Amino acid sequence: MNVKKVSIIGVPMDLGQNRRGVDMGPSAIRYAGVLEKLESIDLEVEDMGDIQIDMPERVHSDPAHNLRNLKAIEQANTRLAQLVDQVVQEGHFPLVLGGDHSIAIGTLAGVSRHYEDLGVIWFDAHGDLNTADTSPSGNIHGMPLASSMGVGHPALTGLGGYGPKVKPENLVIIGARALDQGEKELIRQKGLRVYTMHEIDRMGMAAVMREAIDYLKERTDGVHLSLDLDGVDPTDAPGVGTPVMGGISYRESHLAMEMLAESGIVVSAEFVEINPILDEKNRTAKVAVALMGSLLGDQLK
Ligand code: 5AB
Ligand code: MN
Ligand code: MN
Ligand code: MN
Repeated sequence: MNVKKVSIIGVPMDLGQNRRGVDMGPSAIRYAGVLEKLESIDLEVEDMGDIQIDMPERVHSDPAHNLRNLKAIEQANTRLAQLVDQVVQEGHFPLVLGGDHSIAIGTLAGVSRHYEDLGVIWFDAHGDLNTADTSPSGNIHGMPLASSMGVGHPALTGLGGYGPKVKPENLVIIGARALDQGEKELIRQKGLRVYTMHEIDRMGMAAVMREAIDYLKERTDGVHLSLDLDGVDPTDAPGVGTPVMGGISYRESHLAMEMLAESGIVVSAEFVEINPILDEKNRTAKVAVALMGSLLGDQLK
């Protein structure tokens, strides 16, 4: 990987869902030693601190149908997009710390304008492919991938003044095991490439990653990794708001990161959905930091 300098951006966002605690994710990740980890692999790191996010208590309920906190999420993501844009412009690697997964809308808005054909790896138990029309919850953390693909409310699909951010064919979902009916229909309609747990069981993680990397390498000019910690099995990553049994193991997750490091295709990343209140002694944040290390070349040195 050709990373010169890593710029860390914390996004203490919890407005995209309705369990408290995920706003503490950036602190938990810092406490788990992200700076030390990245410096130990000889990377230059700058911590840009946290973006200002409004507290749920101060956010007025949003009139938009089935889109909880839409306005506040749009505003925060617009700021995040500007910051990420600036980091990419400086030639640094943006490492965004969540926060709930609604922040991917802002990260992708900041990264994608720098690439003609951005690829995305969506590592997650969920598809995050809902819209207000299909969402069972109204929670925007279940919508960022649809939004970034151009499907959903214009405040989200057009965030940053343009869209879509990613073409359906430039996208790979890994680890899915809890897809809603509307998401399955969108996957079929757009022909999305999804490696569910079934494919991971059958093919093994190495073959899945080999295929995914070859596929993206051929058609994209850079790949964003969006890693939701609930993609990892809850026995290894218990501190998440929407755990789903039968996930990717700790070692399989590392293998995936190591293969991405080797491939050199990743240009930006975010690690989201850690909820320290639901965690056991900050284990999930420690897993995240270890995975960040592998993604950024820990095993190559
Ligand atoms: B996460 C669900 N599909 O839309 C919904 O954690 C869960 O960012 C979304 O992947 C989970 O509410 C969102 C039922
Ligand atoms: Mn610089
Ligand atoms: Mn998820
Ligand atoms: Mn997610």
